[in-house]
Amino acid sequence: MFGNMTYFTNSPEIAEKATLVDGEGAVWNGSLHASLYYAGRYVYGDFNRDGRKDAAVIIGESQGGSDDEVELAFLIYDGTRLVHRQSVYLGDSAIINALKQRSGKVIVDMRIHQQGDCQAGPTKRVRNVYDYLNPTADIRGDHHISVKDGVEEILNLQPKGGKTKPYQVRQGRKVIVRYRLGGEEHA
Ligand SMILES: [Ca+2]
Repeated sequence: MFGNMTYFTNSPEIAEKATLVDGEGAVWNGSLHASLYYAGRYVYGDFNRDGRKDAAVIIGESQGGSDDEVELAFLIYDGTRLVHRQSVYLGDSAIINALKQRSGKVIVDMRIHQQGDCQAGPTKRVRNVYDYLNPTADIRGDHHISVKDGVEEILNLQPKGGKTKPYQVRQGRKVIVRYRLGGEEHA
């Protein structure tokens, strides 16, 4: 079903929507090209909290030979059918381990690129929480915690070179507890 739906692209320059057939589709506006595919992962939940079941699916998108952008697409039930209303960029070539919903939010367990990775192999494991109703809020999860105001200097779990030293992890945990920054799940 999700492989035969209509999705909009992540590019503001490509206004056309792509209707996938058997999981794949492409749009072309005369100068720009986007290929989309359904990555075979979905989860149901009431993401706009109106009491009716919606879906969130993983789609991949590539534009003109660039890396695959992996996106979380929110499909909202409008009373008749599921309609693609919002996409959230997850990462280039992100590898999805698991997709769950809890309390109307989507939890994505995945591996994303970090500095030093080869192009093909993302190695940083994160578990992020995505909220359809609050897409601009800080993404809560072990990767994005450091963006919270005022804690930035203390908490830097992604130092240059891609390795986190044990003391940084301990320091980070303290900060998380103190500021109650933890998401609904963390590793
Ligand atoms: Ca709903």
